[in-house]
Amino acid sequence: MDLITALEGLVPELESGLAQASSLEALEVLRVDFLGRKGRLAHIMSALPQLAPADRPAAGQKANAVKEQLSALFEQHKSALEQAREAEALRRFDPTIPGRLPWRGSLHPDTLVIEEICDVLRGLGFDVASGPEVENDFYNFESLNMPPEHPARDMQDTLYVSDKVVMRTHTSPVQVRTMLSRKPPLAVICPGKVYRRDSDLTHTPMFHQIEGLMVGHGISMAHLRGILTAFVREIFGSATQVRFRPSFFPFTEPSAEVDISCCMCGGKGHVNGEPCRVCKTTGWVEILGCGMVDPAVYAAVGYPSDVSGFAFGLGVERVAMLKYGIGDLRMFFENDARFLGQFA
Ligand code: 2NL
Repeated sequence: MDLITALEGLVPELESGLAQASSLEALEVLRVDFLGRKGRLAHIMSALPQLAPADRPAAGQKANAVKEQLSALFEQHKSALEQAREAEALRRFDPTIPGRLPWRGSLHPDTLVIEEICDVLRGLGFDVASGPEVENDFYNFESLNMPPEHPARDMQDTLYVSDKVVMRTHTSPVQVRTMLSRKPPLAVICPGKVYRRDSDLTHTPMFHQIEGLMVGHGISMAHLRGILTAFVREIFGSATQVRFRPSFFPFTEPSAEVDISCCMCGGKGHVNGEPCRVCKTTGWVEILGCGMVDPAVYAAVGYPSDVSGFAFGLGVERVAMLKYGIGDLRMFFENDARFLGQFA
């Protein structure tokens, strides 16, 4: 067979090969077979030296023309396959599948309770104040009727920074600072972190407290009862019963602790026949401590002796546990997203 005929035969051979090649991968195998360094075209042309010198230019030109033709056929087939591949990808794409939503954060239950309590007390006329968490002995103890060696200092296991500097054990120092910078009448609440040297199932070294203080002329225990009853009913519902029990704090006299009817069992002591785990069948849960500010506190901040007023303090985690039915204090400090996400 002469060389020219062999070259011409390559075109129909490739055409029938292409008809079988249904993927880009198969096409590449075919391209190497025809146009590769050891392919069919190269094999035919290896016979060129055996041709008579006069016939060589015509054979060379033919080889170039066939090579162009073969390349054009490959390119055509390649772009057809690429288009088909793209059309298939589009056909598989489902634009109706919902997108993945970005993660949304949520507020910590402590934050939720602080915001809610502050909103209610703002509505009752209180300002919201904050202050340092590292405090001088004077603001945390001395001004609050707890002189050095006072047994009340043993009630709180304090975290000492130095001899005269402590991590505040309550938010009362913020109220002391408020009294030192403002004249009565005033009403202020102080939410924030407080610290105690205490750590077990029901105590953490840091927790949150809200304290309130109202000082003026003629402020009585009746105002204390009225404000706290209204406040507690806003937070726990209007059916909540309130009772005041006598108690003791160094900075108030008289002092009381406030119980509310148990929000778990509605004050009945039992939930469908079972003893209530929240109030331990008593029907009451302690919610806050309060009292009439001791005159010694007014003296410490330089207030005249004819002012009167009340103060109260409550634990934020305790309120959150009751409101949201959280059974374990440690949940508040583990930052487990499965817990925190439930308050979204
Ligand atoms: C409790 C009890 C209480 C106060 C806090 C207070 C603040 C000033 C003056 C007088 Cl500046 N009192 N605060 C008074 C009574 C009770 O907290 O059981 N807290 C968790």
